[in-house]
Amino acid sequence: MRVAVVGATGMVGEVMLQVLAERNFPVTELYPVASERSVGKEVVYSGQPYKVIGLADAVALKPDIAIFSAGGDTSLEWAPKFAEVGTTVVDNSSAWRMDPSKKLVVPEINAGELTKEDKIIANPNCSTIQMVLALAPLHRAYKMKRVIVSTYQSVSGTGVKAVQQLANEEQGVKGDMAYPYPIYRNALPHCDVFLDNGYTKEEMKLANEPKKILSDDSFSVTATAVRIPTAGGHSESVNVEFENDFELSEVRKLLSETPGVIVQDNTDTNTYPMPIYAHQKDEVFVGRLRRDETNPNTLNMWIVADNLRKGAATNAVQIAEYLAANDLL
Ligand code: A2P
Ligand code: 11C
Repeated sequence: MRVAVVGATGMVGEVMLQVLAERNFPVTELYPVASERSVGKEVVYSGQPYKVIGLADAVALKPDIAIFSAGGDTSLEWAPKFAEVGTTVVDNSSAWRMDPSKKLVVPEINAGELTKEDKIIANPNCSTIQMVLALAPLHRAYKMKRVIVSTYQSVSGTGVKAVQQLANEEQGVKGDMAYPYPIYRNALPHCDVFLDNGYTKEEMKLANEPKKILSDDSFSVTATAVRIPTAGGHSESVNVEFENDFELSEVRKLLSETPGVIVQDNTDTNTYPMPIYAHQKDEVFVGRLRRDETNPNTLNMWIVADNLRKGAATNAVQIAEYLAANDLL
């Protein structure tokens, strides 16, 4: 496969290059792409240096697949240009996710929807991916009615500037601020921008994207998204009410049998998911499974994943793997 990675110099792009190499994606030629300011710089793929090229040059090369993580505006402008020359785009931005003509894919759940005609495929938001992967088997078994989620999101979800802000504040160094307030020793109930309804864009992604991924709008999701001073890994407290009752032992079994999910749940040994365990892993970790004793058919759980991996790069590469394995490129 001739593969372009658009945004190859960015935080997610760098992880995409790592994940492509680790998973032995069948790359015959690699085209790292970034903005004009990075053209000519080198990135490393599989131990080898590769020179960054610009978007127009990359389109002219007509790669088989282009994996994008270069922001929504770049995707809106350039994904159609790649699609026009026959390249399949897997896009990690929010640009196409809710477009009814584009698929929104978590491979373990709905890769089966993909066809050769899908030329722009959307990768969901990081906090959505980890939540929906854990909820999908439970929804199939017990039918979700309502989900209440509060997130604890790492600064890496915002980007390099935020990672630097936290590092500066930890060291007592003055520098640029990615957030309106300090993040060190703080928690900001503010991920992405505020919308007219009082929610943030991140909260509305959590409310809307799961319905599209599960092809079901019969359940509702309400979210509060909070930025905390962790370097990598998003955590989520999820309360989910089902139509039907469940046995906790069966919930545990269903989750442990779900590809991509690892159950870490033993209060006797203080075993539960944490960002320090999820870091640099591709799986979604689930624990603190317990009944909500205040409401019928309701479960509380805690879900953690590496937001740059399963939340972004790994999920996108898994989509590419599915397309390649099923001759859909
Ligand atoms: P560059 O490094 O040249 O700015 P992050 O999310 O970590 O900020 O990374 C964003 C990625 O998207 C980077 O690789 C960045 O390249 C790339 N990018 C940003 N704007 C553009 C653009 N207009 N055209 C192409 N790539 C872009
Ligand atoms: C965050 N979820 O942690 C964001 C980052 O829609 O792809 C990714 C934003 C997106 O702030």
